[in-house]
Amino acid sequence: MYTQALNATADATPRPNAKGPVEDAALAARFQERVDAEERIEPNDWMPEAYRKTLTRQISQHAHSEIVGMLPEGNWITRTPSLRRKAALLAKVQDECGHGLYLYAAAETLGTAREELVDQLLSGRAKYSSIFNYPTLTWADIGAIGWLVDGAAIMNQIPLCRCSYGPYARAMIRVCKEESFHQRQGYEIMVTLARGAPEQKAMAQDALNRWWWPCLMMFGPPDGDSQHSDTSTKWKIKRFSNDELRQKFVDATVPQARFIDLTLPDPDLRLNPETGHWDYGTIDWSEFKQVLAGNGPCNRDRLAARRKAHDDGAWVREAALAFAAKRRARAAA
Ligand code: BYC
Repeated sequence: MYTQALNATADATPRPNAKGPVEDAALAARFQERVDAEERIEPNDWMPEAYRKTLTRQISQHAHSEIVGMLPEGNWITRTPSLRRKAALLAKVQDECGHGLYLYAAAETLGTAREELVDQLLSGRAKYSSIFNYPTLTWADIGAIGWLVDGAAIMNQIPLCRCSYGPYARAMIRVCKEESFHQRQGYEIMVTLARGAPEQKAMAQDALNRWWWPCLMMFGPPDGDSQHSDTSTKWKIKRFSNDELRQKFVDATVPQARFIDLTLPDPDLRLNPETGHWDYGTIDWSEFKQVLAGNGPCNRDRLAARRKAHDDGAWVREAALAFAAKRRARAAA
């Protein structure tokens, strides 16, 4: 939908950079000056093809993550312990859907249609966040997701509100406000369980044990292995490196765990008096690679659920198109 508003060529793919190497170099220099001056890049502005490509990749992966991210929590909507919890969880899952839609719209402004982006997800060509390939085994997992997964998401996404690309940055402002409510509702579930019966506290601890390490992986590979960080930092898409954000998350979360008397499952965790940061143990990057390769505990289920939802929704898309065509015909008559 948003691709229609662009200065696109006949094949609907904007190619504003096909001007020859000399002119492109001048345009690239001007583009970098604008980025360095903290100006926002907007959809019809000139941009290097590699900038367009990496943003389309990141924003669409982010959108897919929000959409797939509805599945682990959606699994508990029918089994919440109270009506209040059900209302909050329903609202949260709907928010994630909304985030996915803002993000698909932002990605479309770069010239790739939403149908193509969704097709990349359903055909397994596009990534989504590794974290959503883990199962939600108990109610405490819903608390752990809100507290830790949304907590990690906020840490990663607050800097994205200052991303150089205008539509992404603006989408992130609203997303972050909603993520903050999500984080609090998750932490409140954990507070309640941790202060409840011994069985409830054990359930909270078990969820923390299972979600902690995968949450640290959400920030992406260590800086030395990150393929896109250098260019994304130069273009002010990324403001902090993967390891910097991971460290900020650990530093913020340790006191929260202590406050509710839960133990982070890392025997090497200790405050480093020289740096003032919490040192943490070695992350199992082989697990991360396995999950990205499609071999996590739930990868197959997640994609199967999204494919089924897409197929089941075909009639809605057909009806919407038929309705739009009818309205256009009426307006023309
Ligand atoms: N999972 O060069 P790197 C949410 C990939 S939504 C899977 O460091 P980059 C929420 C990476 O894509 C959470 N793949 O990449 C929703 C790249 O592969 P490709 C999602 C990962 O882009 C509902 C390769 O590894 N958040 O929180 O510079 C409910 C090398 O990495 C992951 C976003 O998407 C991963 N964890 O940095 C609750 C935020 N990490 O593309 C919560 C926006 C890395 O070359 N995205 N990869 O095939 C970002 O900030 C960045 O894309 C990342 C990675 C920090 C994730």
